[in-house]
Amino acid sequence: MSDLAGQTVLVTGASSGIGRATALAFAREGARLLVCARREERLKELEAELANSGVNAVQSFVVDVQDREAVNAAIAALPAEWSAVDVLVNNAGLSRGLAKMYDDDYRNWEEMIDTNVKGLLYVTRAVVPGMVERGRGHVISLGSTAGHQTYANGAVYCATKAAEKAISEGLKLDLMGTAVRVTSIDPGMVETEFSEVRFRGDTERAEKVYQNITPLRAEDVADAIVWAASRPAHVNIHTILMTSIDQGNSVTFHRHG
Ligand code: 8X3
Repeated sequence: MSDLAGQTVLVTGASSGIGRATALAFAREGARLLVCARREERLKELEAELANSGVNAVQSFVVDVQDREAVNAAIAALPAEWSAVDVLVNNAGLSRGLAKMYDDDYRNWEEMIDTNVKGLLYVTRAVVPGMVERGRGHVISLGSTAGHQTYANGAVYCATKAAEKAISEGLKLDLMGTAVRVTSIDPGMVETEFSEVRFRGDTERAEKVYQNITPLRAEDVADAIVWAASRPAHVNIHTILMTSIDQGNSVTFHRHG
């Protein structure tokens, strides 16, 4: 057990992929898990799995981070024993479509911006003042290689991840003089539902993304998140930019065979 034992960790978008792996990884460290997502059924399954894994304690709530009022209400309604969040993992995020910006559907943009940028801001705004007040806390947000280098047909998704990078950098500056830490975890290709969501359930197209390539696993990213969170209190890990061995940057891959 590390110093994370007994700490309260809030993970957004916890029902699948990196969020789910992160919740399970913190549970193994003895943390108390507060998990939220849009899909209640999946969340309940995770809650049961966490409970069976011997987690210190677990609580879940359904929320869509795009809905500012719902976020504020859900955080305000947390029972006292869950309201002091020590680690916030801003994981909720998605991509929609892979198309030229000038003829893309504006609804794709709105969903990505509302979730990846505004949702991240809403949750952070609701949680961080308490961290500052208590003199402890850590905000860990999911960025991407896409925030470092823009790729064709991904202008808006890449823009949301560039925004996450700027928000994490700015938040760190705004929190100078407090004990609250800020980290951006920026993975490349990770094999999760990410591409299926991007292509709205077109599994064939999603599978092609990972063809002949070894992507990161959600657990690899969860490891990095737990590592950043478990550094001594005076150490702030700003950014972890990580890819699988087969990825060089946002646009360069080694495909086998
Ligand atoms: C996910 C990485 O390259 O699929 O953020 O956009 S990528």
